[in-house]
Amino acid sequence: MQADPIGGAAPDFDVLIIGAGLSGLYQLYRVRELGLSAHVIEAGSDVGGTWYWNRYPGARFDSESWTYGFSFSPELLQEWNWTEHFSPQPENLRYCRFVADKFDLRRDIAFGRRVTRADWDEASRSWRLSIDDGRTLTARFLITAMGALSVPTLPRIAGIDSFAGQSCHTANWPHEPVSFEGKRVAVIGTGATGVQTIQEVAKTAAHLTVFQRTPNWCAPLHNALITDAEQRDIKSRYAEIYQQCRENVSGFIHQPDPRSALEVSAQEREAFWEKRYGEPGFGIWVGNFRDILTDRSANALISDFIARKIRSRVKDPVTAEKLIPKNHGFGTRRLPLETRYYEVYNQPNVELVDLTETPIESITPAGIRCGGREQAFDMIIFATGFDALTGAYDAMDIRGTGGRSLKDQWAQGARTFYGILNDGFPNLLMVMGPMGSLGNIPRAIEYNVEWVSGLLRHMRDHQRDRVEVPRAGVDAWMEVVRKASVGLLSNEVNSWMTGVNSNVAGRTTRVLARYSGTGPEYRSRADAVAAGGYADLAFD
Ligand code: NA7
Repeated sequence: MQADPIGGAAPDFDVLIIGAGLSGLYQLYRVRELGLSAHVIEAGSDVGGTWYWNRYPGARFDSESWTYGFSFSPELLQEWNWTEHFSPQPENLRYCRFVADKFDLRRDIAFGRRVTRADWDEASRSWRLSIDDGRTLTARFLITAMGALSVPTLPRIAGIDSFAGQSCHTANWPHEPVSFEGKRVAVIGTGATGVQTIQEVAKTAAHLTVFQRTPNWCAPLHNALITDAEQRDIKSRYAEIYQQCRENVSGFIHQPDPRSALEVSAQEREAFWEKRYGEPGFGIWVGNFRDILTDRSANALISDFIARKIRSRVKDPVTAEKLIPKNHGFGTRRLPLETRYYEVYNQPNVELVDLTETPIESITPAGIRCGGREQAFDMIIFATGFDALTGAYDAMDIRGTGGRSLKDQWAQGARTFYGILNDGFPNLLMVMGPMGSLGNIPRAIEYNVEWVSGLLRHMRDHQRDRVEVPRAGVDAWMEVVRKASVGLLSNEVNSWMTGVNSNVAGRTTRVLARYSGTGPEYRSRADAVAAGGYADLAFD
């Protein structure tokens, strides 16, 4: 592919990759292996992506650490020691650095640069990228490895810029240590990030006020250090562990129970849920009875079980009721895992403000005006989420054939082929693009990168240098996405998984925002595309 068969100047690189998180690092490794030249552009000053940016207190995996790391290198699996079953952000970032160093990846990464625009040039069959340092770079292929949750969004609250104290979004957390000692702190947002932040800040802040718009169902993480014996056991079973993840619907270690919640006795159900509630990780969510996320009656029963847990853990009954979700069932949004989160509300230094009763009126230089009173703060933490799935694409001007804009093409909702290709955007390959498979993210990343690499290998071996998915291919995949979404209660609820974000214009109603089928189904279909010689795609 390096020789330019079309004539004219050869592009600067075979492949340009945007992002040096887990996706970008692994993609670079695989592209090099194919003998192609590659260059990565990364906005941060180091590798790590999500684990580089999200340095907020308490940030950690909700996936078991030993199911999260890369599985492609047995040597890496043996060399790296996770210290906790659910590893914290500093260790996760160290892991990303370790991977980058072990495979000597840094020499092909430009840090501290953002791509502002990408244009497909049909004449030279290459992508031209405009970088914010004024340079342009060209490549035969553009691979986006930008993450599904990488564009933080701030609330649209009057006066947000006027606050005189310290404030930041959790995904833009300072690199220097932040102390809450003696401070009056506000946290806005109670998603997975807010929950992790709140339980940490509450330990030392003089006063913590939590501004909650929608409570989420949360369950205990049950984190622990990994003992030496466990470490040896994990390392001896990696093949089995990853095989289990491959077989699981969403890439986790927890296997669903084949029974319906409705076919067992109340006593049996209760005992099963008590057991799951006492176990580490997502078992209560993805290792539960098979119908809790599809059957309203089953879902109502598990919701009632968790509501009783919340009532038993929060002393003040009024506060407890505020913490129990009323507009969605258990597990229909991403389940935040917690460590003594509910007990935080028993502390005298913590106050819960229910924004459905008293919405925030404005942010002032001194603090937050809400329900007619102004509360002074030293620090405001925005745990208000992301412009998920498509945000990183919308933030860039990506132009395909005839100058068509990807943002415009996706204006009524993203439409892709397996989350990897778009019609009208030749040689643009997305890792973890919209409508691809999510779940235990690194498991999905590894598969996605390998699929993209398989396509590149095919093109190299068949001396092709242009690939595009026809519109019909996208239509066919979107029909699979639509069918997979039917019957899932999570698709009837507002969340980033259904494309809702009140802080982004035009994102107020639910759309088909993601592929919600199973990982095994996604992979078997995508494998079939490859095994069929990529007949769904058009090559030149
Ligand atoms: P989420 O899950 O999108 O949560 C964002 C939270 O912020 C949620 O509680 C929102 O309430 C709240 N929010 C957002 N905007 C506002 C405004 N304007 N006012 C008040 N409250 C607001 O993001 P996370 O970062 O917690 O988690 C994202 C993913 O990262 C997660 O799924 C994991 O995979 C890791 P709402 O529910 O919209 O009423």
